[in-house]
Amino acid sequence: MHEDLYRRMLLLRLAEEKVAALYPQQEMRSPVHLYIGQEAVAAGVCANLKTTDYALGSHRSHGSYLAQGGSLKAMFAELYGRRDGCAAGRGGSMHMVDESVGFLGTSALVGGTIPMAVGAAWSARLRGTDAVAACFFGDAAVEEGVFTESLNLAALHRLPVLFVCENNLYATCTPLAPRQPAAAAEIRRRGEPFGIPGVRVDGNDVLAVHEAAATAVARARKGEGPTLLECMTYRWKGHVGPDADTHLGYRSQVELDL
Ligand SMILES: Cc1ncc(C[n+]2csc(CCOP(=O)(O)OP(=O)(O)O)c2C)c(N)n1
Ligand SMILES: [Mg+2]
Repeated sequence: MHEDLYRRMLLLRLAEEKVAALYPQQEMRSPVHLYIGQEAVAAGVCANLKTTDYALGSHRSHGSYLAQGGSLKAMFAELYGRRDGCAAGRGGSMHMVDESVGFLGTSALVGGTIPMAVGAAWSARLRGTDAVAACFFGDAAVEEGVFTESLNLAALHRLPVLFVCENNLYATCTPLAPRQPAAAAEIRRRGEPFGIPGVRVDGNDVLAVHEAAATAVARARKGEGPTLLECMTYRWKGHVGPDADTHLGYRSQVELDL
């Protein structure tokens, strides 16, 4: 198991480093939100999923696409806008999809795939399968109304959903703290009004993520309903593009080095 997790994380890191290295050639005509630093989240969660399960991502989802088994070649082709890209070259970085492994898609709309995951889980339930749906989203997505609506519906029908919040402390250049009233700042607790268990894990510890996701997946498969996983992590690159962004002044080099 450890080797499998390591391989997944390494693939994600090497792929992103390649994107970062090639991007300055300006032949990829798609903005890229790199996943470097967050690999343990996608690797730890997706190692618990089968290709008959579902995974969905956000604008920063090269990692979850690859961790779920999405084609590396089709991902790069997509970044170059080629016809053999995973979205036929029409979507670019923020529209990764590979139905053959249950990766249903990603979206440029913050929070956009959260209700889609609920729909996929409901569909699985109606068809009598044991599939679960995992949705990856950032800490800003919990500020979208659709997040709360999705939690409500998933809880009401005890749907097999893993809400995976990748809390990297920032939304573009805005830190988390001033965006949230103190009482709502702990994202894992956002499921409490709906009776959804919330678990906060060290999102940089792949074993911790794997274990927490295993518990959530088992619960979902047994028909016991959704779980909210809050994975504490950190984005190493700038919000978008291959470069560091300390010159923007919203975070310091000292923080980045920690
Ligand atoms: C509905 C919507 N509102 C605003 C934006 C602009 N936007 C793009 S990324 C982003 C911040 C996302 O932050 P977070 O969810 O924490 O994800 P991260 O980039 O940190 O991975 C915003 C506000 C958008 N794409 N969609
Ligand atoms: Mg964020």
